[in-house]
Amino acid sequence: MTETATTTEKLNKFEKFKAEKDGLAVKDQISEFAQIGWEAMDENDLNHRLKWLGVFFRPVTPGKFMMRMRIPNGILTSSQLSVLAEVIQRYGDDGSADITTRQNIQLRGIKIEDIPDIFNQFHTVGLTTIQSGMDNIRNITGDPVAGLDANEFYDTRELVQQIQDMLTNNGEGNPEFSNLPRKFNIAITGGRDNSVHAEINDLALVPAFKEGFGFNVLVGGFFSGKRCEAAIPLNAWVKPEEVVSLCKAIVEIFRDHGLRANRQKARLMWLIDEWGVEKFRTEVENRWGKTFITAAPKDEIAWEKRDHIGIYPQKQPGLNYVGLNIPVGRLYADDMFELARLAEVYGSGEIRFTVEQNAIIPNISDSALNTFLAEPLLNKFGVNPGLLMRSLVSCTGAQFCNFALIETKNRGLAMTKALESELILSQPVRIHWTGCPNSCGQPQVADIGLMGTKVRKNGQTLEGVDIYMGGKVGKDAVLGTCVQKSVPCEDLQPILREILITQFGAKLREPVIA
Ligand code: SRM
Ligand code: SF4
Repeated sequence: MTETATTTEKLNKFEKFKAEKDGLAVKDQISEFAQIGWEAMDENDLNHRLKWLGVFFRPVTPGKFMMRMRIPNGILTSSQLSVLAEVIQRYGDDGSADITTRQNIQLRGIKIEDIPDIFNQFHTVGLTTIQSGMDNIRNITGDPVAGLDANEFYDTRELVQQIQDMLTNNGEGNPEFSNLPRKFNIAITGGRDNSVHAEINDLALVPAFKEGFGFNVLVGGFFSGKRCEAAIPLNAWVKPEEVVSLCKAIVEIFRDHGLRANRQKARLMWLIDEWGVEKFRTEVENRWGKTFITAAPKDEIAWEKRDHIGIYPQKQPGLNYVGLNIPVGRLYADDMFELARLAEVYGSGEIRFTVEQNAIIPNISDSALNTFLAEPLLNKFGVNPGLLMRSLVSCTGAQFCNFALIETKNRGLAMTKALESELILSQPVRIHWTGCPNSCGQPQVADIGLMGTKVRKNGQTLEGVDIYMGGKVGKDAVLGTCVQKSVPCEDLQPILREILITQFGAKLREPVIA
């Protein structure tokens, strides 16, 4: 017998609380929560159901909530970014924001009594946090240079927005998809360099020509503490106008048949394993009501992955997009106001985010470039950062995440600066930090991935990492694997230095005195 939703006798505690009361039900209670305060809230509402509204109780900082937005295709207007800045500004030193590995923003320091007001503010500028956590579909990623890149095949922006609108009922919340077995990730790329890490999504659409332009469909990619898999081909090709209905059909199959008894096995790939890809494909066809055209023999991902840091001409003559390096994605209110102002003054009032946790300001005219580049904010968020800093990615880690086994962002920053001061690099090296095996910082896609763990040294328990290598992104993406286990963080810097010298051609600036 399969472990489907129908085997109710096996319901785990998550399935039980979802069955008792839908996650979205707390939408109507938010004013009540604001009045009674978080201490008086029901435990499941506080710890779990609020995540259906994108509101995360942080056990590490009780009373200071995190809010996870939805930013389809990673694109905001400057007025939206200013609203996000206003929200965190009121929390002084507690207020901050992070660009996430899904082209998204998380806000920190939020007090529950302010949430009704904050939601009203979001509403006025068309922002939503709905269904961005727990057993919901995460922020949908698309090409960060969609509509700007002369070499793209397809501009993903509208499609990503349409999928989000369908899945979230235009950002209001969609009870049709509020009880999935677990999380679900969707990515679409119409470019040549796999800018979204298609291979690590439950459902990914990659450009491919068959009857004209369309997408090959990949399914089942995911990372978890228990297992990490790259997505596999569904042997299906779809036209752009078929994508929204296909996403709906696949998410419905996941909702109705995904394994639920064991949360470790509740991601799409486990269902595909159980059914076999052929049966999965047939079930999707039945639900979709159409027969698939088989996949195009090759997709159009032919380039190495770009990081978009720097100045690049757009397909629109005379205009440029400028990629700014935001070290480990961390932003404060003043940074965000300033980014919004720069986008307004020099660009078209638009800011974009990448899955590498960086920002792009598009539509800057040739004539405005020099003045833009002289703006003080660019001293902090550079267009020509060091070759390690430009590719550094880090998950939240111990500062705010209770799953974390180690501190990541601050440590990653300090170690990157230290290594850059010791070494002369000849190429960017992508180092990803992640605080625990959940792999939010995607160490498996990195040149060097560092996964937090606890290690024993001299009778003491210390923060440490498992080292991953071999991750390849862009064309022919491959997941990296663990090459060295249990390195204490205090011993890590010389080990990374050695790896950078022996495997990535770095040279010492000066001999190291042991
Ligand atoms: Fe993640 C859980 C942060 C991208 C795999 N992730 C969490 C939580 C919600 C745990 C928690 O409640 O504390 C973390 C919130 C910490 C905080 O306060 O910020 C968290 N995940 C993040 C972010 C913010 C990391 C970052 O610094 O960028 C990313 C937010 C993305 C977004 O905007 O929605 C983030 N998480 C990812 C990714 C990467 C991706 O999507 O490309 C993964 C691996 C890919 C995947 O999911 O297949 C990822 N996060 C997980 C998992 C393991 C999932 C599983 O199936 O077991 C968990 C644990 C869970 O869900 O129970 C998790
Ligand atoms: Fe938290 Fe672990 Fe995800 Fe980092 S990888 S944000 S420590 S759950």
